[in-house]
Parts: sequence; C-alpha cells; structure tokens
Amino acid sequence: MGRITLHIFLYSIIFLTLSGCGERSGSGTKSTDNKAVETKNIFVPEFNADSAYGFIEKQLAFGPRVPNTAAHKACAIWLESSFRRFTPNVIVQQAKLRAFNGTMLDSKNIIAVFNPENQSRILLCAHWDSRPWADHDPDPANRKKPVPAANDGGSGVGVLLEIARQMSLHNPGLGVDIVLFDSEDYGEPQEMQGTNEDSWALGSQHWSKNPHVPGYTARFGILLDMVGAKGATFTMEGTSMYYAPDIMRRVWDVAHRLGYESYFSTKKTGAITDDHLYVNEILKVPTIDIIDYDQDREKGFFEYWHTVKDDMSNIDKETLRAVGHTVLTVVYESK
Ligand code: AHN
Ligand code: ZN
Repeated sequence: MGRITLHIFLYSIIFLTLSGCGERSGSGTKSTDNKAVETKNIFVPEFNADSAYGFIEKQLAFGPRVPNTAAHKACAIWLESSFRRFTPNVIVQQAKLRAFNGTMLDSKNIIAVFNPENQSRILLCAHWDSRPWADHDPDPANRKKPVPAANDGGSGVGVLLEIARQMSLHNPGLGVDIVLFDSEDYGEPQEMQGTNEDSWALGSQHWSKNPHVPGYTARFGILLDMVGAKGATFTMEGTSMYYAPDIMRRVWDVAHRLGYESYFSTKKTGAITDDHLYVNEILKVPTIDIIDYDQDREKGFFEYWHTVKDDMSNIDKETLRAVGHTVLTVVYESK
C-alpha cells in the first residue's frame, strides 16, 4: 500500500482517490483510438508479494499435499475457505481419478468464480497437489519421499490466492475463473519408462471434459507453474506457442513494459505436457503456461524440481511479484 502515482495529466481527481493502493497501467503507446487509450488507463491493484509468500507458507505447513493423505484433505478445506473469503461463488469438483499405477486418487479441483454473470471471461489456473516421489533428487534415499512442493505447486496457488484477494477488493469488471487443479503431479516416474504423458495432469483432464459450467468457455487462459524460484526464467514454451501465440506475446509485452524482461525471456523452447495442454486440446480455450523452463538447462525445470529441496528456501518474493503484477495487469487491462 501507499504508492502514490501522479504521473498523468487527465483524470487527476480520480487518480488521487484511487492511487492509495494500486496504479494506472500503461503509457498509451499502442493505439490512439479512444477505446485503447481508455483501457490503457485502467486501475490495476498492487500485487502484494508478502501476502502471496504467506499463502505458500501456509500450504507447506500442511505437509506435502499428496492425494489420499490427511495433508491433502486439510489443505483442500483451507483452499476452499480461503476462496470463500474472496468470492461467494466457489465450487469444489470432486472425482476419483485413476493414476498410472491403478491407485484411485480422491481429487478435488477447487474453483473460484468472479462476476459469474459476465460473458467476457478469463481463466487463471495452477495445480495445488504435491508430487508423491522426489524422483529427481540427487540422493537415492530421498526418491521415495514426497516433494514439499513450494515452487512446484505452492507458488502458482499463492500467486492466484493473492490475485483473488485483490479482485475481492477491486472488482476487475469482467468474468474471471480461478481453477486450482488437483492430481497434476502423479505422473509416471521416469525409471518406469516415463513415456505415459497422459499420466500427468489428471485433474485438468477431468475438468476440461467436465467443466464446472456446461459449455464453459473463456477468451483465454493463463496457467502458472513453478513461478516462485529466485532468478526464474519463463520462456516461450512450445505448447503455449502452438495454441495461443497471441496471448503469449501479449503477456510477455505487458511483463516487459512493467520491467520484468529478466524473467520473461523471448527464447522459444520445446512443448511441455502440463495442465494447459488439455485445456487447449479438449476445451479449446487458448491457454499459455508461465513456467520456469528451458530445455538447455541441466534439469529443464528449476534446480530443485522433484527433489526434497523444493521448499520455502527457494521462494523469492521478487519472482512472485514479477508474475503477480504481470498477470493482474493483463486481467484488468482485458476489461
Ligand atoms: C512432464 O514432466 C511430462 N511434465 C511436467 C509437468 C509438471 C510436473 N509440472 C510440474 N510438475
Ligand atoms: Zn511437478
């Protein structure tokens, strides 16, 4: 709170009343037609990275949120009640989903709906479950242990909870659906072949076939995956560029305008199987993945991916802010 932005000429009275906890976005470089100028001057609330960080800490305090465990059940209740503080329209979609090894996963996709009557909608999503096995840990003794999942799971949820909180304080004026997917990270371990791509992202596969509103659609979607590590690099990932290149460019343009070019790289990288793949293929909502990924790095994903070290010590508030500020700006500028 408390940033006073006084950089513009017109509407100065409106500015003074609104600028206590947010700012006007954009500099109006894109177009000179009236509508474009108007949307460029829209109010964007200030993303609070401390708050997002706290939401990640809270998730980790439950323990690894592995499906069919007590920690997972307790965290689901907390996520649902957190959303209910921010909107009355919360849906928990339950399903028993079959994992690659035959285990039936008691899964819950947790959905917060803002402005349900508005036909103009945006989808924001992340997965909230934790991987049951740290199968990429350098120490073989850790590979059967669950992942704390601060970055791989917790970070996207933390950013989206903070966005939900901001939208409860300042109505974005369009429809927004936040979907927290379950059972994303129960995919087949690499040593067991690892070729079964559809063993990942079970919650988003289920939701895409059975959306919370029959015939659901949205203008576009943004998936957040591993958006909290220090020095993260979000590249232009192949599945996103195949299905939603315009959305990707628009989000990257906003990020660069806001000064986050060190995080949002224009490097084109390979296609990934993640929740956005099924939303694109099945529901046909053009959806991008903001993901810390570059196939030319040793691990592809961030350093502690699928290890027991994916804990709070990795989470950096500046990265959370870069993503949260960018996504909030895209949402409010889409009105
Ligand atoms: C695969 O490894 C096939 N997809 C990565 C999706 C993922 C796992 N995101 C987080 N954890
Ligand atoms: Zn994972």
